[in-house]
Amino acid sequence: MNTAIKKSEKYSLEEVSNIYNLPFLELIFKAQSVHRQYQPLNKVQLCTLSNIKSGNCPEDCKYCPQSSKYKTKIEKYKLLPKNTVLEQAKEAKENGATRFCMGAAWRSAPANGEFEDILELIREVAKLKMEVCCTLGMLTQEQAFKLKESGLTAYNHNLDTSSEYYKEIITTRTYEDRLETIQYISNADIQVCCGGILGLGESQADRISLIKTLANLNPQPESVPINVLVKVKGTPLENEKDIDSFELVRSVASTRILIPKAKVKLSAGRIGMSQELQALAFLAGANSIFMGEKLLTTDNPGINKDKELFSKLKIESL
Ligand code: SAM
Ligand code: DTB
Ligand code: SF4
Repeated sequence: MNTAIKKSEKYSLEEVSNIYNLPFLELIFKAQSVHRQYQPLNKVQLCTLSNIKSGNCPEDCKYCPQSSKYKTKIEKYKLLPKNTVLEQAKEAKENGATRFCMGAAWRSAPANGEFEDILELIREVAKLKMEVCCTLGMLTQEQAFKLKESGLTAYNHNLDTSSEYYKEIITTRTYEDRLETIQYISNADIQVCCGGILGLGESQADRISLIKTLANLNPQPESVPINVLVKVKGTPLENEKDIDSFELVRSVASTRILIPKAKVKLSAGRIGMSQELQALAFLAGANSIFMGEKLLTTDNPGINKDKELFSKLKIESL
């Protein structure tokens, strides 16, 4: 067993399941009570994504439009020039984002000069006085230390689903591989941003199992992205059934209760959610979003829509 999970786990499946399956109103009340104890009220963190390297990824993640295994209509490009990324970061800051997250369609972070380019990007974004996050695929311990030295705040590496369901979704790398990278990030004292995707065809038991694994990470993640599958034409999951909204809110609430200090990020999929559902997710403990017109390759609500929502709810940026 990977050392990222303690041998004696803090939370059992039964405990997580008992929370997840509370009567809905009780669950929301409990989640909001925990939220009030650990998180600032009426505040939501704004992050902006940049797809710094797009498409042609050798992995076979069934949800992902950037996998080379599927025929999707996305723009593909190699690592963007430094100035392009910095312009995006400045714009994100002007629009109120406090964290800039750079994503790359790689299986693992590159070992060559391109890794030096990434380190330079991190240093430059940090100079803008923004939190810097990256998601570049698997890392070595050495790379994690170098990312830390360059000023990286957080590294996003998701478990995506339960260990049981994982092999139905990805065959080109293992759950253990993911846990190993997460351990390297923690060892380097970089904040771990780790979550999953709902709506991959998983069962409720899989969602509970994923939350259990996340809650048992040691240390617990600093942020937990909860993505709802964005169904992209050409991917094997393009016709997957929608996740039930109450399952999404139960997942958010259980995550808030079990990982009280984390930012719970209502990540991909907000484009398909009503403002009321998003408000319910905030009530259940979500307190971070991606803002801007685009996530990596797919659409996001856009700044004006989010400004309108925040104004209606009297939510401010963190
Ligand atoms: N290649 C790196 C990796 O997989 O770790 C970094 C980029 S990858 C696109 C980052 C995360 O985006 C994935 O782990 C997955 O959770 C999420 N993601 C990708 N495609 C998605 C989709 N169609 N819907 C929802 N989330 C998605
Ligand atoms: C995360 O958990 N969600 C973000 C970020 N981490 C990198 C990515 C969502 C991607 C959605 C599909 C796309 O736009 O390509
Ligand atoms: Fe590649 Fe990441 Fe997409 Fe998987 S999720 S195919 S690793 S870009």
